[in-house]
Amino acid sequence: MKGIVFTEFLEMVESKFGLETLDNIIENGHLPSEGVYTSVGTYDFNEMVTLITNLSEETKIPVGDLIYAFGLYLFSGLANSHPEVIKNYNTPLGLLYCIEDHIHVHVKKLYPDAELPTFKILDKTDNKISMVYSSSRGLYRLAHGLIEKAFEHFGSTATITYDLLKEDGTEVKFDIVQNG
Ligand code: MNH
Repeated sequence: MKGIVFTEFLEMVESKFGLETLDNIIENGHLPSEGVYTSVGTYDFNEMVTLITNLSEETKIPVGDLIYAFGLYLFSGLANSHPEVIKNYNTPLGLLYCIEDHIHVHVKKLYPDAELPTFKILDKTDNKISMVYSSSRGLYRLAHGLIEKAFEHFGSTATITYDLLKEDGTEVKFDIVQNG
């Protein structure tokens, strides 16, 4: 997993829960990198799992809710670090439609060792999109937060529902309807 995900995560923890919580989740865990990450580095995904598990124990907030909150936070971090990746989009549905074939392709050029999910579009109209998230990491709640923020980014909102196609969350169908 790319370092930018770790640096954004630790930034979120500090801003939402404070420095003491940040210190605790880094020191409690058996973290190979000891909580030190650079945005261009690559780290074991298990290290993120440990950080989120520690944060859940520390805050008593369920892991899934933390991952969703992190998705909301991460969108701006990615957009601000890589404005060129999203500058050509002027609608949230247009952006979502292009994650797989453009946005993540661009990301793969920036970070050749990025491990990205796939999004298969099932259906798209002027105000709706249905797509299937697939990833061995099962971070569909992260996707949920990112999608929601994408609408906010364009001054809009959406009703987002999802169905787990696989129990472990490695395949999840999203139905997204733009409000208004
Ligand atoms: Mn994208 C990882 C979904 C937009 C750059 N992205 C992920 C993951 C999800 C995801 C989910 C977690 C990995 C996984 O599940 O296997 N990404 C989205 C969605 C949107 C999106 C739903 C739009 C909405 N992503 C973007 C944009 C950028 C970007 C915009 C860059 C500007 N994504 C990344 C990077 C990673 C990532 C970088 C981290 C990859 C890694 O850790 O190896």
